[in-house]
Amino acid sequence: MLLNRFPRLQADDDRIALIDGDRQIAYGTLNDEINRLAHGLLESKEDLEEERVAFFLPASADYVVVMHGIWRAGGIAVPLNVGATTAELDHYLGCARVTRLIAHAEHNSMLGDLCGNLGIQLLEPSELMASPTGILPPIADDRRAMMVFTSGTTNKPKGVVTTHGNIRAQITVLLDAWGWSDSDRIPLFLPLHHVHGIINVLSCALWVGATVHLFPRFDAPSVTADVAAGDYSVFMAVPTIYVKLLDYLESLDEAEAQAICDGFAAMRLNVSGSAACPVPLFEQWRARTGQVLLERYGMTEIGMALSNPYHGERRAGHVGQPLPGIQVCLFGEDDQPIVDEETPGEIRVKGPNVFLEYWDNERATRESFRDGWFCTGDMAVLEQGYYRIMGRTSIDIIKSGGYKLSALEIEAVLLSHPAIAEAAVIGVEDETWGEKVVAFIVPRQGRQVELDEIMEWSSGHLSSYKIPRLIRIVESLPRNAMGKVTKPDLKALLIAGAQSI
Ligand code: MCA
Ligand code: AMP
Repeated sequence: MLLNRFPRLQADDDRIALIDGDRQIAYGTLNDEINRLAHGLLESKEDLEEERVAFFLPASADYVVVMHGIWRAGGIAVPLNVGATTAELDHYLGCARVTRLIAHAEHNSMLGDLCGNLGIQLLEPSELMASPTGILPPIADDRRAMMVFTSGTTNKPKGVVTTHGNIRAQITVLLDAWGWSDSDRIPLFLPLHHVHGIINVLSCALWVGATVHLFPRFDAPSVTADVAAGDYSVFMAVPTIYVKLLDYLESLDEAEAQAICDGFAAMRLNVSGSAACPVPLFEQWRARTGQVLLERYGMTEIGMALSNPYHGERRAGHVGQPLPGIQVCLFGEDDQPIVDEETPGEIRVKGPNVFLEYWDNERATRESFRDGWFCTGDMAVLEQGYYRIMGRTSIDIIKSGGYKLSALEIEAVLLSHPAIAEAAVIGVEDETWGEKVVAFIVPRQGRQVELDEIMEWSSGHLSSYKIPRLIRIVESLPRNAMGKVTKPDLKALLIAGAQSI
């Protein structure tokens, strides 16, 4: 398969692909900029041969040009979290063995030293785009295309590698399933270092020839102003954003709120995912806007796997059925497939959407597959033809604001503080965030632990969404006979309102 399979990214297409601030960028212009950037990256080479090229760019036309430019030149695109700390970036760049990093000059002071230490060349999009265009390499479907970092049950995030074929499968399955067309217009305010924003919103829209309105981050007043103006036909968000939108509507006078609700009502589709959409939220959104949320289930490693129907019943609290061409099966603890309804099991997935590997981590890759099935670590049950997600098999995975967090990664940061002897991190249910991060810490003997200082320490090492929101200082942690901390006990004590544990 040759390059440029985003069929609408063609030289002669003058439809608007992106709205970035005051700039409206046509597909043809975008295509030209992508080709230039690809050439700028290639210099005199014919093919980047899966060189890892990272980019630290906010949602912008430059982000899109860089991502596609790397793809067309034969590199692996590594999108970075623009809210990451230097310590996190150091891990991503080192782990992926990145050779070049693309960022705007305003970030040179933050990235310069890091790149210097790691021997990485720091480049700006504009200098790469100054290149003339020419011949680009053919790219086969099975070549590595993207690496997205995801938290797991190990302390540092792993790089999930998808091929060009995986990405195409993840996109095209959604185009038909959710009725995408080139007349669609969608706002994009989700972070662009995760599959929800990258694939479901940005790539589906650009594949089909729709228009994407880019926002640097989610901000209820600015996004809803355009909703009220009737600018969008599709809306995709995590449950926390729907909660925040409902709160924002409450804060407005009725006429203002009604205009926004009318804007949502007129859309053809509102999608929720990345975390469980609570039934009351589903009902409140329907009551306020008339929109029946389409909830779906996915994961960085697989894109989307289960979805409520676009046409047909969208059932609250459920994630629907397997998307076309994607096999989903529940497995019991005995590793046998579950054939009955009402019996819970682990979701396992097979299909062209399933990622290739965890970068440089053969063991983790091997352990996450069984008989060709990718083991998601999520539990579900089939109820009258619809899957319902029941939770994770590991208590060490936390979902907060739609972000997947590793309790172990946060614990490792806390334990690196000189005054902390022991730490245990859990996720506790929260109406807005899904779960909130709570940390229990045991100080070293004779050491005083100041909460403010621990918060500051955490924010020096972790992105803001990983920082514990509540810290409890305790004398010891509950442990079982094997000496393992019993996190369910910590959770139960916290929920019961215990002041000392
Ligand atoms: C921020 N705050 C929090 C959290 N994050 N409090 C508790 N828990 C949190 N996780 C606090 C801040 O400290 C601040 O407090 C206040 O909330 C506002 O912070 P801010 O950073 O401005 O929040 P925000 O910008 O409103 O962010 C909320 C958000 C964001 C928009 C929901 O978290 C987000 O974009 N989430 C989406 C993540 C996503 O796309 N995940 C997809 C991965 P104070 O006001 O006191 O200072 S999953 C995926 O890709 C798979 C494939 C899938 O299925 O989709
Ligand atoms: P990530 O690894 O960041 O891509 O997050 C994927 C995880 O998000 C899945 O393994 C699930 O635990 C969770 N998830 C995604 N969609 C849903 C949903 N609709 N309901 C419940 N959990 C979800």
